[in-house]
This record gives sequence, structure tokens and C-alpha cells, in this order.
Amino acid sequence: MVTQTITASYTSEFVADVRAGLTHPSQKELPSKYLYDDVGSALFEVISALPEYGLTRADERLLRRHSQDIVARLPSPVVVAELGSGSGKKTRWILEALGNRQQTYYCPIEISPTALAMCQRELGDIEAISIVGFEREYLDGLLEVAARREDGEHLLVLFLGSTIGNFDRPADAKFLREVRRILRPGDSLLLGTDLEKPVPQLLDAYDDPLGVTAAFNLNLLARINRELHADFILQQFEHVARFNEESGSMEMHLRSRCEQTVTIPRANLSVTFLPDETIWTESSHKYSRHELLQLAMAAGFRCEAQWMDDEWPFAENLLIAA
Ligand code: AVJ
Repeated sequence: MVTQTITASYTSEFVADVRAGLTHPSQKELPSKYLYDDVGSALFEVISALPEYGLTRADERLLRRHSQDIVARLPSPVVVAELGSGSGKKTRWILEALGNRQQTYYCPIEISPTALAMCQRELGDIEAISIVGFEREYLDGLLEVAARREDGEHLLVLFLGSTIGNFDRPADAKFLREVRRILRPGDSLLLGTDLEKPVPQLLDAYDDPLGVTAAFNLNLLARINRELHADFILQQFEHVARFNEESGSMEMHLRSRCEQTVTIPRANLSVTFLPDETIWTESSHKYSRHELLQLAMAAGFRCEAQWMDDEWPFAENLLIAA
């Protein structure tokens, strides 16, 4: 077992994104990737354990049940690159199945150093797997992994947990095309996607009665306070989850309860909020099966197989670069 990490630093990009998002002329917004600092990542782990939020468990069930079948459909040898490994828990099944075939490199690509360390601890015991962690944005990391592969090695890219749903449409299609461009024909992408389901079920999942998702969302303001020395008063904002019928996506917003002005010294910025004005912090798209096949094809993949969960509509899609 080998474990190493390639690191980076993001403060200036965070400042630029906060500035751009909060000075946006119409809808204020903050990129959802910033929800995942240490506190946010820990809160997301709790969300995944909530009865109302079935997404992560569905993803895990599918990977556990079908790992043999998935791996049997892959060429050999493969190098595994995972975009946003999180804790790494659900990746174990695929890695064990691959490790049973042969010694395999696993390259988690993750912007959170804590999540990266956790995933290395979680999966470090699998005998035939060597872990090389990349503290990078997804595409930068994937480019590096692709550049290091040797002739004859195929790539398996894992993009699990329906993170793809956090992109806008058509940014999801563009992202898949960019992934495809880094791959060679015959490489594969295992894509986890949350599927359409009744709106009341979604509202419960994104506004749980315990308030964990509210804390997860509000932590973004707390993070700006911690890292950029801002003076957001968290009690003056409230978590809102709504379903956008037009885009087919769940949205999270933070709604200002009153008129207020917030200063963010490290971003050299002061922002005024009107009563009920919101900051849009996340979209989480819910796919139809048809839409998925379209998306995959348009990006230059063919769908080798699809596995669905019967408790919580979710699909694991094995896409092969055409
Ligand atoms: C981790 C991106 C899949 O969109 O459902 C959970 C994040 N947001 N509750 C999602 C999230 C609110 C989650 N993903």
C-alpha cells in the first residue's frame, strides 16, 4: 500500500468567487463547492445518514450489489481516478473487486484536504490498491492522472453521488465533454445520478426536520466569517429548499430575514441585502433515464449498462468513451 498526496491552495480563488457571486446584479449566488470545508463535509456525512435523504445510501447499495458486474465490464488493467472522493466509503466495493483482479492505482481527486486524508485512511487497508491523492479541481486532477498513465493502461473515472447534478444545464454536458476529451476510446466513466422523484420527497430530503441541511447551508456564511473575517449574523439568514420546475432541480438558498449590510474585509467588500432576498447556494438536478442517455451520447460516450435502486430512484451509469 502506497499513499501520497499532491497539494494546493485556494484562498484567492475563494475571495474572487465570493466577490463575483455577492455582487451579481440580479440573483446573488455562491458556488456550491464551497459548502465543503471541514465543517460542511462533516455535516454532509450526517445528512447522508438522515432517513429523509436516501441518495448516498442508494449510491452505496448499488455499488456494493453490482461491483462484480461493473468490474467484469471493464478492460484490464485500469487506473482509477475519482472526482470528489469524499470519505471514500462507497468506493471500497469497486476497489476490492478490482484488487482481486490485479494491483491497481487509485487516484482520488478532491479539493478538501481533510476529505482526502479521510479517504486515504478509509481505503488504505485494501491490499492490492495503491492510493495517490490529488488535492486539485476535478479536471486539473484528471489531466494529471491521465498524463501519468502508461501505455496499455485504461482509465476508469468515478463520478459518484450525483455531484454532476450540481452543475447547471448545459454545464453538465460541457463537463462530460471535457472529461471525454481527456479520455481515450475504451476508457470508462462510472456516473452516479439522482433520478426524478416526487417533489414532497425532495423537499423533505433538502429541508430535514432536524435542521442538518439548514446547518450545512448556513455553514457557508460561517465559513466566510471564519476565513474572510466577514460579519454575517447567521440568525438573520434562513435556509430555503425549493424545487425549480423549469430546470428540474432542487435548489438551496439562504434568505435574508431583514434589510442588512454585511462587510467582508478580506474580499474588500460590503454587501446589502433586502428583506427576503436570497443567495442561491446549490442546485441539485434530478435526471430522467432518457435525459441521461442523451447527455452521455452527446458527450461522446455510449452507455454500457445502467443499474437502478428500487428504494430511492438513483442510477449508476457505466459510460464508455466512444
Ligand atoms: C453531494 C451534491 C449530491 O446535491 O444532494 C445534500 C449535496 N445538498 N443536501 C446533493 C446536498 C443538500 C448533495 N450532493
